Parts: sequence; structure tokens; C-alpha cells
Amino acid sequence: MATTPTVTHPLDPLTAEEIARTVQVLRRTRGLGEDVRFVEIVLREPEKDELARHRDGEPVGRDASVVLLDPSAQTTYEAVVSLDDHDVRAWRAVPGVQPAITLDEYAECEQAVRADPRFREALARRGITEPDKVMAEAWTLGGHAEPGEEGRRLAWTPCWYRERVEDNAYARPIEGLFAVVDLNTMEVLRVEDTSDVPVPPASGGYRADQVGPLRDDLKPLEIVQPEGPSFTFDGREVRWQKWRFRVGFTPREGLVLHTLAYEDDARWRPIVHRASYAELVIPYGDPSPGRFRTNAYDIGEYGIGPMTNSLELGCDCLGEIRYMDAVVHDSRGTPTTITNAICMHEEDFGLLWKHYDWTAEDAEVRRSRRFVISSIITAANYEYGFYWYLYQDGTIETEVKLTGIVLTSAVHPGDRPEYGRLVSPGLSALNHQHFFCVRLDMCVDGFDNDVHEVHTETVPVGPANPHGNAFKAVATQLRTEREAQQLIDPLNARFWRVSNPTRPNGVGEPVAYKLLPGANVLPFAAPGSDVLQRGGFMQKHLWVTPYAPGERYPAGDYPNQHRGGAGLPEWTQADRSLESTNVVLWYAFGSHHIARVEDWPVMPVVRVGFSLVPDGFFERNPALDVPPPRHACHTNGDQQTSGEEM
Ligand SMILES: [Cu+2]
Repeated sequence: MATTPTVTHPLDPLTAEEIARTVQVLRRTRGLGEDVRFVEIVLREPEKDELARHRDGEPVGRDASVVLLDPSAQTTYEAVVSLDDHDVRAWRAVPGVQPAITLDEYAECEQAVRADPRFREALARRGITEPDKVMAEAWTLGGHAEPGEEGRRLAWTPCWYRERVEDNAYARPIEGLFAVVDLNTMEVLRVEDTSDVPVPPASGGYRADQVGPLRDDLKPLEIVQPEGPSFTFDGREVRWQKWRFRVGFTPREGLVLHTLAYEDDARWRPIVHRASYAELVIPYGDPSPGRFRTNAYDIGEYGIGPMTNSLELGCDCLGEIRYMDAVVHDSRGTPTTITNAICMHEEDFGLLWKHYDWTAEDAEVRRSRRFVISSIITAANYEYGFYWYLYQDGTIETEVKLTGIVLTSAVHPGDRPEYGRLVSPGLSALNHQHFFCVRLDMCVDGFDNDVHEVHTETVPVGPANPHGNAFKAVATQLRTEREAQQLIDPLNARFWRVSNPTRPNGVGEPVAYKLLPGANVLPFAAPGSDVLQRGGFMQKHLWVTPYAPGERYPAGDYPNQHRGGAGLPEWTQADRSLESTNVVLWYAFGSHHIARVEDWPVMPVVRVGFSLVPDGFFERNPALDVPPPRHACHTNGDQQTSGEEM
């Protein structure tokens, strides 16, 4: 069942009608040419004081923020449109930037490359006579423009041969053949043809009819909730157990969570004001001609909203699912609806807590349920599932499920790639990493928050520790932005605590949530490399900034072809105070990927993420009030196995 909410709240994303109205206002008042591209049309989200003033049922004032590209003038504009006044509130040219590449440009670039005589000649040299069977992807060029190309809007195009539409699109790389294209004019500036490696032979099929016999011993597994799910919607506000939050969506970030709060003792206690994936960078490690440019900022250089999948019940999601649609737009400003873009459901999550009392001979057991909010995007070869989990014990978790197809290059038969791994004869999967940056505008019981680094230390053996067994947690307040640039330290059990110094808990400590890292890694690209110049945020795992309205993306607003240094590295040079203020946590985490043969032809899901865990936020285990399982626990006496608890 899908719901298509209308605007009832200031944080509701723009509707299709509002996007169309924004475009109409801009066309009418600014005399825009037909070739102008609407890169991003998004709700101008109200500031916290505006939100606080809003009362249910009151009319909602709406503004749209717009990024436009005029290809003829090679100029980017930012505009704010009042949807109530049907007028432009603000309009400015932004010199020296390249906004994100739109999916329309991506498609038009491929057409331009296929039509280019130099490209066709290079294909013919490889025995490929049908250019329409060649897939040429528009990858951003980063800082690798050649002399004379500066200031142009550039893409380069790795390409693959796809004999039949049902073939794996990435099975047959055309090695060493790349075009560089000016996306404003769709002119192919140059064709690089540097290799005589043959196109690998295998088609890499992964569909059910391409992989041989399917296993036949899977019995049905149904998730049944006969009384329906235990969550409710009111517009885009969702309530489940003691959680309340709003579901947002932007063209750049996709799924966004707003105003996440927990009901405690008849009081709504805020925890996170806004949570989103604010950047995703994939640096690749192959220095070979052309391929050294391989990296993508999927959020900042493209925007993942339009890449969002329309989800299917029973496939992407199982059980009592509720969906929300998402509205996106193409580069001409035409809105389209992605049905079932956001999936919500609850899952049994095994054990919540248990104790067996040996003396009383009784067991108290509670089963855990978690609430799942998710969306899946397809970024060319890769799929990323973005999951947020809410638990009954107050924990918030986020996880990315990475799947899809690894990025490939071709090698001479018999050669072993140095910067990738063979996944099939003549086919290499390039070494790479995926870096995510989650932006968390925190609000732990209010906006007066402090941040501490906490780790555990061995106490030196001495009078205070004569037996050498002592260890203790040591907390250090991170008072400024520079102090808050941190790395994970799992061997010293490091985490970061966000507390509210104005709200003591029952044991006299400030109420707090902690950010608990999961697996993580650092980039292996050299510090001065283009990808790290533009994505300097990847060099630290944690950054903390005092909230500032314009600070939304860790690599800045326009990482595409940027000279570097923007975003977190730039803002935090001011070394602003982080004491008792509205803090924004930026947690960057990487998934390191040296491919396996088993990742081919489509890779099994890999997970990476982190948690926000209450740490003195509640007065006791907040899940004590979860009732025992409704049906008395029993052993499956007549079954060979007992599958009740795990
Ligand atoms: Cu990967």
C-alpha cells in the first residue's frame, strides 16, 4: 500500500505540483532559455525557530531552493522561489562551479559519444561495428581537465560492450577507450585510445534463466501480522512504539529523517533533528591511463534521489510493508513520481533481553522488534540500500547494504591485474573504497549539547592498582571543531558522547546518546590526490560543527570539478566552539573493497554502518515495559529442532 501525502507540515518534501509551479515561476520571471537545466529543485527547509512556531492545522508557507545551469552562458544560478507568492525571492549567479551532473546529461553524453566518428573508428578497430551496443557512462572528471579545457563542464566515459540487452552491462569492458565530453555543448573533445587489450568474452549473466539450475528445497517463509503492523502514519509523520519522526526526501540525499524523538514518561524527548547521508565517495585505486580518474561523488556530483528504486513487495521488502512515494524531476523541470520509494516495516530482531533465575527457576525473556526505514538506489553499476533501524531500547542504527556489480576493466588473457582482482577470465574488478558521510543535526533533549570523546585506559600498576587489573573509561570534552576531528580507535574502545549539560539524569550525569562506530577504514589515495583534495572530509571519521544553515554537505555544495578544500576542511578552520550548542555530527565511514571472485557477476550484500545508543538518556533499561511474548513460550516437542528463540 502506498501513501501519497499532501502538504500538511513545513518539512513535507515538494509535491509534483510545487515543483511544476517553481519551474513555471522561474520561466515566467527570468525568461529562461529552453536549454536551461534544472539541476535541483528542493524544499527550502524551515529553520528551527520557524518550525517551533508552526502549529498543526495552520497553513504552511513554502519556498523552493533551485540550482539551475544555463549551458549557453556556462553559468550556474541559485534561486529561491516563493510558492505562496508565485515569485522569485532570490536569484544569484554562482561563478566558478559545476553543479551536479543530471541523469539527462548522462544519457545525452552517451548518445554524443556513440555518434562520434573517432569513437566509432576505435570501436571498429576492436571489431565492434554496432555503437548502439556500447554503453558509455558519463563519469565526472574531477580535477583532471587538460590545458584548454578549464572552465568547461566535463565528463569522461569508460565504456562496455553489451551484445544483448540481457547481458551483464559490466562484463565486457572496452579497455583503454575513453571519450572526454563537454556536457554543456555535448561536444566530444577528445577520444583516448590507448590499449590493445581484447574485450573479455563472457557475458556475465546473473538472471535466473542464465545461471543454471536453481535450488529447489526452499519452503515458503511468510511474515504474517494478522492484526496489521504496530505503526501509524499521519501524513509523513510516523509513530512506532515510543518513536516519532518525519520522513523526508531530497533530490541530492534521497531519504532524510526529521525530528526523531522518543516518548518517555508522557514527554516527547528529541534526539536527532535531521539525519541524512550527505555524501558518498567511491575512490578507485587503478593508476592506468584514463582510469586514474575513476572516482565518483554519487551524492554531490550526481544526487541519489533520482536513482532511487521503486520497491517491490515480497522482493525488496517482506511482510506488512508500508511505502511512501518520492517526487523527483528531470533536468527540464518535469516532475516524476517514484512509487514505493521508501519502505517501512517492522522486523523480529531476535532477543531483546533475558534472564533465567536459577533459584526462582523462571526465565524472563523479551523479543526485540525493530522498525526499518529504507530506500535503495542504483548508482550505475552499484546498488546501495540505505537502512535506518529504530529499536525498543532507544537505539538508532544505520546501515548501508552494498550490492550490484563491481566496476570492471579488461586485462590481457593470462595477466593478473595489480590494482584489481580477476573475477572472470580477462576481467578485473578494480580496487576501490566506498566512503559515506552521515550528517546528524543533533538535539539530545534540546539544542544545548556537548560532545566528549570516551575511551578506556589501563591504569598503570602502582599504589592505585597493585594487582594490575584496573581499567577505566576516560572522557575528554571536545570543545572546538579541531579537537573534534577524530579517528576511530577500536583497540581503545573509543566512542563519542553527545550530552545535554542542562539536563541531568537520575544519577547526576547529563543525559546523553553515544555514537558507536562500526567497522571503518581510511582512504588509501594519497593526501594530495584529486579525490582527497575534493573530499578532505574522508581523512577523519568524526567531525563536529556548530549548526550553520549553509553547511549541508561535507565536500561543499559543488564538489564536481572543484579545486578542493571545500566543506568540512574549510568551515572547521574557524575552530568554532562546540560547548553547549546545537552540534552537528558528521560521521564518515568506509567500506573497503578488494574484490573476490564471488563478487561476480553480481555481488552478495556487504554491510557497513554505525549506531546511536542511549548513554544515560533514560533512567533504566527503557525496554523493561516491552510485554512478554503474547503466546506462552513453548518447546517444539514434536519437532526435531527448537526454532523459537535465537
Ligand atoms: Cu565495492
